[in-house]
Amino acid sequence: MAEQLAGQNFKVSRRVFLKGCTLAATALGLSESMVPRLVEAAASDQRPPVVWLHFQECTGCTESLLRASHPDIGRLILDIISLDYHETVMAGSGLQAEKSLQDTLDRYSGKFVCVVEGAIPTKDGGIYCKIGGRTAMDILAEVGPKAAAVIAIGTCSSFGGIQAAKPNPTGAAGVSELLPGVPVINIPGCPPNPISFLGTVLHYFTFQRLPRTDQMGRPLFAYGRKIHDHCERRAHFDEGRFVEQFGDDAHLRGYCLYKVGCRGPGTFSNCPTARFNDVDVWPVSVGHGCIGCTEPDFWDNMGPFYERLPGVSIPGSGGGIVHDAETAGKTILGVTAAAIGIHAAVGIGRKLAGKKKKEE
Ligand code: FSX
Ligand code: SF4
Ligand code: F3S
Repeated sequence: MAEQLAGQNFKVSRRVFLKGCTLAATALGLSESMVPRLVEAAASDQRPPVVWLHFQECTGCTESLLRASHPDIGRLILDIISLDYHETVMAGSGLQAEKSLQDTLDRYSGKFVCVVEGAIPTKDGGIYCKIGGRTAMDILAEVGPKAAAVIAIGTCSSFGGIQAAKPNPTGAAGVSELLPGVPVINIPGCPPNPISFLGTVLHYFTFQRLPRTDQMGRPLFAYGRKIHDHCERRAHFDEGRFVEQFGDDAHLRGYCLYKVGCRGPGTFSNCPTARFNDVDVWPVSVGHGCIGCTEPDFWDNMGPFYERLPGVSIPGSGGGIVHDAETAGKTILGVTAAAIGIHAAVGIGRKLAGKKKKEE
């Protein structure tokens, strides 16, 4: 059945289609026996339409999904979702484009998925980002509550990203802060891994609910583990073998990057296992430390990027081997939580309550 569906309904080849569903199932932690269910959901004519909004951002999230570096996943996503509105890839523009957005809202109210890319400026009535004469705040306030689910793709729409870095001149905020009570799932990363987005979408199509999340609204299947806990250089950390300076002998040998600034001990993401692009790499595998791009306010809280992350005991410090990366993670999350502020915390609390209800 899967073969027929894939063969009949999809522009991508059957091989790409099945490979993508299998990759997504693996990323979601599902057994191989679940692949046919994912395939069936992805091939169904009942897939909800998707409205994709662009606000304050660099479009790197869309680029990383659709560019040639990962063509199969990008094409598969475009085939699986019924993309009704996306400013980067849609042929229409101006009034025609805005009409297609309104048509989708009218026809599919309560049934479509809204994907948001980019932060939303809130200062001065939100005038710093306008599309079709309307502010991003207005558009989100209209579209978000009508959606069956909202997916914030990228760190900008999840937490504000670089636009919200100090001094945050436009009052940029993440989606969940502006949509209390609406189920929002965050897929952070600057940009995020396409497989984390694909897994979330397929989970929603297959089980009619969003995957389980952490307290930051991130799906646990992709953000449930610290990078440091599944990094291929971890054995070097444990044995005290560190790069002291980029280009030194230790760097050429692939030793641990902690001393040149790696934020892996305080960052939650699947980068070491999901990896990026068809050449199967991620920042640490090519010799650069993680800068913590999946964490809220990482531009402010994770820097300076080339200095050691505080709060991490390393082998040999204090005379013993103490691995205190757990504390480092908590320290950073503590700083982050304080930085989010009370308003955001209330928003996240409401959002989680709404999400919990939905899961039940
Ligand atoms: Fe932000 Fe996405 Fe970083 Fe860019 O659009 S998460 S700046 S990679 O691309 O929103
Ligand atoms: Fe890997 Fe960075 Fe941890 Fe070293 S500090 S083991 S490079 S995640
Ligand atoms: Fe970002 Fe660190 Fe992964 S910088 S891409 S979370 S390795």
